[in-house]
Amino acid sequence: MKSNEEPDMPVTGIMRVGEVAIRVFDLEESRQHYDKRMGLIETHQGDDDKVYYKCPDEHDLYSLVLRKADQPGIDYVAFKTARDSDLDDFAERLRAFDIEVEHVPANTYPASGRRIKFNLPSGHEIHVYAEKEQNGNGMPLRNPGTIPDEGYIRGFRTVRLDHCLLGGTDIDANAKIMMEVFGFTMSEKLVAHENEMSLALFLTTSNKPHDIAFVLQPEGNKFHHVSFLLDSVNDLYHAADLIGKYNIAVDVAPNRHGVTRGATIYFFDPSGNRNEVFTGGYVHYPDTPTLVWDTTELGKATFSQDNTVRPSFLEVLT
Ligand code: M3P
Ligand code: FE
Repeated sequence: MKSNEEPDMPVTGIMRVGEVAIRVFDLEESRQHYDKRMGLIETHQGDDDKVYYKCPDEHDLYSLVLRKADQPGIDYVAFKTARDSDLDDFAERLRAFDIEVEHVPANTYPASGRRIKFNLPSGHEIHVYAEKEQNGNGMPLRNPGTIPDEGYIRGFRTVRLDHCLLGGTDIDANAKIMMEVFGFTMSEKLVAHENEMSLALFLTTSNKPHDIAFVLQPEGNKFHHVSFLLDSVNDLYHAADLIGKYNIAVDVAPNRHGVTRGATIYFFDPSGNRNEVFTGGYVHYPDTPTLVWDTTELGKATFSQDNTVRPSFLEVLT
């Protein structure tokens, strides 16, 4: 299933968010948004009201799944782990947390090896898999060059899927599982200054400032945003120009997060799901201390170029 050899990297366990599945009202208007505007690549349409997309610099066959539904929001987040045997180790450790684990046979999800599937205390469905068919990033594996033949010219010039932010209750319990079962580390957290209550927790399993984050919400299983990497602030501005040109609904125009230090834009897909494009941010190492923000600096933690708290950003979820 891999177009290369076994990964021989120092990473063990979870490598990245490999797949996010979200619900949309209409597949055709979503195609216009994600493919034509954002520049993701449609890889195939299932016979089950699902369309599959990847970003231009990803090797795996797909990373975004859109499912036609009556309500927007998130179906699941799937992490890719380095080796098949990790799945049994994770399942064992999840059982120690009294979490029910479902074993899903290979090819239940297209071009995917077997998966384990479970729900976090916040209600979000999580998958882990080790194998997915690869079809390359448009460049050869030997003497690849630096850009594909046609260049990264489409739409927002998205590079790859980066992270997502989920909203729910009991985010401390979520974080404990991600850390103790899957080996994530906490890069940053935002707490209430009065009582240290966790409001947002940022977790990484890589050199990225975060792979997944959780924000406290009164209701479980909510979706805040899915985020795609861009190469540069120039590309971020290019995306902002296209967002304006095509009248895409903006939540937050170009700014920089205090948390993660990424330069960012937030906008909505035609179904009201929030998307982010971002670039920059620091390199995280496993021994980087956890950075803590508190609500005395909420504006700066979220948007550090105008230090302004934005209620829509904190309250609008799907
Ligand atoms: C990000 C990011 C909050 C900040 C979120 C930050 C909820 O999503 O990409 O850095 O305060
Ligand atoms: Fe983000």
